[in-house]
Amino acid sequence: MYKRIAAILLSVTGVSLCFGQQADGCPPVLETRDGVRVTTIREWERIRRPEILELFATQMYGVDPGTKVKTSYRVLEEDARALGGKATRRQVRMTFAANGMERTADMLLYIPNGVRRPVPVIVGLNFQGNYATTSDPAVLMTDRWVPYPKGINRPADSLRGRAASRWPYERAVERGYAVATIFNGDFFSDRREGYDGSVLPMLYAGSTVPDSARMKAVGAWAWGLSRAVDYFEKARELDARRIVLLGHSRLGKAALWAGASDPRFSVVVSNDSGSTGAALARNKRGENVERINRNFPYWFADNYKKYNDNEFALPVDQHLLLALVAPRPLYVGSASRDQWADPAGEFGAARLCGDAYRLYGLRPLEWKGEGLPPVNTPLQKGDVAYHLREGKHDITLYDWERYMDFADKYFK
Ligand code: GTR
Repeated sequence: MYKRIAAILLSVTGVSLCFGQQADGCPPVLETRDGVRVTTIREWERIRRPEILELFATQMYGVDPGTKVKTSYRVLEEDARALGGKATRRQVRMTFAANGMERTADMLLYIPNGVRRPVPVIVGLNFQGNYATTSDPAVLMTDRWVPYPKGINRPADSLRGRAASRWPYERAVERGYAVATIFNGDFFSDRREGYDGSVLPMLYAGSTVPDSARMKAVGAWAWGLSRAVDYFEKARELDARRIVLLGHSRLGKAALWAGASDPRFSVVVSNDSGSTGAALARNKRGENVERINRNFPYWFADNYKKYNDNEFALPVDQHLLLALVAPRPLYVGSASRDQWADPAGEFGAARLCGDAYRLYGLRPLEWKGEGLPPVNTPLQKGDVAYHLREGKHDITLYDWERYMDFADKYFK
């Protein structure tokens, strides 16, 4: 009762105590819903972690029905002289078959040449098609619906490389990383009509998962990220024990969910993932649950709509999503002019997830100052890292360099 009144007061005043080191109002990391304290790794892994995972699945991202999918790979194109000879470019078509249906997704890879293999790999989905991530003319165009040009929604040669600043392939390759990307639309086209062509009808055929708890776009994207790992495990040049998962914004939400649910990702990076990504819902700044569900009703499980204007009823908050990544290294990046994604809420969650890391004897995010750290001052000493890049909602070379600095600590 007391808790409920406090919650109402907090939501009315719009003040949240979730961040800082006080977790008032936010569900604790190391206590089950029944109020049982968790004090060992074993209890965390056997009791609390599965409880949190299940809540995120049923209430937010949707339950993966665990359908057995038959996957095959076909190299569509490969060239060892890409990026001026620095890399091998490979484009692989993955074909998924289940329940009499088939879907495909095309992965673009740049693999560094002239270095000892297997190499670590950075993987992330892209928003506009692989061809938009680079001006490399050999990158195949998708024939699916794409968000640009608006109203036309067909890839256009003039849009090649439109998102290239977000994919510094050459720099990553120079630093010894392979990079892999797949168009998010290969798994679920980012629009209201996306369901039918997505992987979900294939995955849910005959499934008993209730409609209200089923995955939609973000769940399908996360599923797709795990399929990329399946490929890395087969590719000799790539080191499947050194995978950096990275996602920006809505694809950062998908990356966090994939990283939380699939332990094969070695390092997980959220860039400006905001609401229903790294930002605490209870902080109620920027985009809130009601807004995101209204604007993007096809992103999350229907159950999530129960929390519209009702954040304090959530049995979880986003620091618990981050805690699921432990003991693997985690990096949360925000941008100073990205208030919609709520940098303070992202920072707060990154701090609050620290209890899970402490349990493993690892270092949480440390910050003794008031409020947020200054811009362009990465906090990377611990196993949970954070930076507030100066500038707008985007993923830039600055962000990539910091994420690679962090991954280097573990990989080199
Ligand atoms: C916005 C949305 C955010 C974020 C962003 C993006 O429209 O409100 O949650 O996902 O798009 O993906 O860039």
